[in-house]
Amino acid sequence: MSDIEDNRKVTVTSALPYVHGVPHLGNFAGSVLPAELYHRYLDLRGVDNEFVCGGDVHGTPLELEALERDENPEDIKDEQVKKVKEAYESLDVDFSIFSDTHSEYNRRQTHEMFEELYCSGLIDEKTQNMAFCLEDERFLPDRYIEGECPNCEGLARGDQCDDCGKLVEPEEIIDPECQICGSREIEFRDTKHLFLDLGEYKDEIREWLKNGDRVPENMENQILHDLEEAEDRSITRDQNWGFEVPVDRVNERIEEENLDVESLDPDTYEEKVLYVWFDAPIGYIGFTRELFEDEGWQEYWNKDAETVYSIGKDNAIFHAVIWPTMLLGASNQEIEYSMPDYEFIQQYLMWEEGAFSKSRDRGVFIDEAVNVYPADYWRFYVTRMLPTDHDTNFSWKDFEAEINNVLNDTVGNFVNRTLSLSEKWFDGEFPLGEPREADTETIHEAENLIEEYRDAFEEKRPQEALEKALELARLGDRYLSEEEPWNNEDRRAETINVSIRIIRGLGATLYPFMPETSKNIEEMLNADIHTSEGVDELTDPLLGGLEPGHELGKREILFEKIDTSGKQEEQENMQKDTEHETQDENRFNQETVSYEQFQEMEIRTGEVEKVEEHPDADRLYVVQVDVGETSLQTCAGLKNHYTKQELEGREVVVLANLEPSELRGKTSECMMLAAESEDGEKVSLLDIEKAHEPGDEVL
Ligand code: B3M
Ligand code: ZN
Repeated sequence: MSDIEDNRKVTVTSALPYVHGVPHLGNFAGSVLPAELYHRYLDLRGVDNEFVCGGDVHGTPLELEALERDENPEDIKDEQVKKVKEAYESLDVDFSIFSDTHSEYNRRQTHEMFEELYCSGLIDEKTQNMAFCLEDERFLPDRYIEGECPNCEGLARGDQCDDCGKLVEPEEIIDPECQICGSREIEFRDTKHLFLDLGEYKDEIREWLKNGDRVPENMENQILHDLEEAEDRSITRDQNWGFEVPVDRVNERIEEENLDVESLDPDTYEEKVLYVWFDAPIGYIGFTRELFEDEGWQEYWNKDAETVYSIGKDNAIFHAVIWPTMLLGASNQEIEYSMPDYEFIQQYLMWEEGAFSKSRDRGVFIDEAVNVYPADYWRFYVTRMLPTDHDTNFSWKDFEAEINNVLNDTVGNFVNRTLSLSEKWFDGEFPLGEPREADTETIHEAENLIEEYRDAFEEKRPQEALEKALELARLGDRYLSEEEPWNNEDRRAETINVSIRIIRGLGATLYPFMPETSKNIEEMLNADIHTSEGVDELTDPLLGGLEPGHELGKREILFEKIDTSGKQEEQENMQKDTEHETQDENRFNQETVSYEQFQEMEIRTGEVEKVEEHPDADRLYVVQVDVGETSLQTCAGLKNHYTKQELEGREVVVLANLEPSELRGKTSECMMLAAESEDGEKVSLLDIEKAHEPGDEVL
């Protein structure tokens, strides 16, 4: 069943992760995993392909972190990139390269594409009214300001709202705050910027979208809508961290070729950098150049190459509208860039009904995950839960059931049964017998399943492909039970022969999902399953050179059953602990407190002025409390207990001289006193019987 064209070249990419901390399983499901599966599938089929990825290091998060640590973004990026890379590699993700967007290769590619776009008249200068911090005397692009979203009242960070996901104009943000110094002394000033023209290629992009399955069906309408609505996008920023605008080379070319475009004003643009979303997708090409050290990379990016992407739904507009515009606009005589062949666009994998959160308090992070269970278990489960067309939920119970009932009871059990019988009766050799109808029929069914597996992958449905592999195991298991070789000595040889062939097929088809398991099967059969030498392992999936009489390898147990009952509890407790960091852990302190010690505490009445959601902690509010002379901020774990409206304007009792501490990036400098039940389910703020002015002492 092979139909590989030898010159097929495929580039597989996954959205470039921002680098802050270790990614969680939600990140894995959202972008990396589908690309990884498809890449390994292509490897299995012997198709020439590269899986390129790297850290998305420009932009505000890293610059802000560097500012906080008083360091250069450039100096701290490597450690962050390494963390992300190692996390994914611990899940056996097989990147051909994992670089970062600040690499020299990417700089070159970015400047080349910018030059081409600019000189083709696709980039225009416009004046923009941007936030400017009077304290820091600088512009505050993107995530340098935060405030209330004009659409949903959620938290708008710079150009996008975290809550409703909509893009927002910074001017529309309500009550913006500078993220460098915390000041609200912000005014809007005019500044010149460069804009990418998104009108020019709308027809081509519409055509491209409609001519073939480019994106999952459920995303198509939204993208078409985004395309129609798309307005020109600014691609420069007033900040230091990022790639410089290649003013000189552009101006030289304009002059040399006497082009009909304005030259770039050096004074204006030497102060600015290119926008992170401009050079990030270019990273896909930049990294490929890096991988090939600039030789022959074009084969993976020209119009004959196939390019496959995997991204989360919030990145759709960038990849299906803006990036295609850039590819079309930057194509020239030297290279006509390949338009995306397919974009896997995922919904979200949720953590027990809520969002996974980077701040480490919600969800399973990759380092923790691989610490407790093998990478293959996670790869398997997350593939089963892949949020292909709707959000899905991670749950420990579910995870346990999948590993125990599906992996162990179906796959592991069948493999183990077969191989132990062959040890017993055939001395660990691959037997040959006289095939009967049931045998040939089973082989036939197995071949069909493998064909369906291949089709599912070709149609970019990896989850369905996994299901086909599992069906193969079920088929084998059923067949073995029905044939009862233990009661039918005369057919033993053939039954074991067919069963071992199915195991071989399983080893091959499971390879993209569970490479370690596939390797174990390979060793147990003592036969190559995946050689990555341009061989299509699905050509002869059930035999692949296995000859009767072949000596099998040592039998091992493939999987173990797991018990996750403690995990969920552990996770919940961990969350509670971190949320109550500033509170005393002991519910009932045995030690006594002196009156002097008690007097050191300034407990006062207060009034809640303002309540916001903590950007990085799902259970916390950031609350401003008026305590008379001043107003204090606290991070309170009240989100599950009070609405914002219930809190705003409420009288509370406050420990006002609490030593300030940081709770995930937000200062907490006082504490609102509350009663809490032992299980943490019930939380009530202390009430004051008669109305008091804020600041009255509580004795
Ligand atoms: N770093 C955004 C994200 O993870 C981004 C993707 C870039 S892909 C070129 O949501
Ligand atoms: Zn400021």
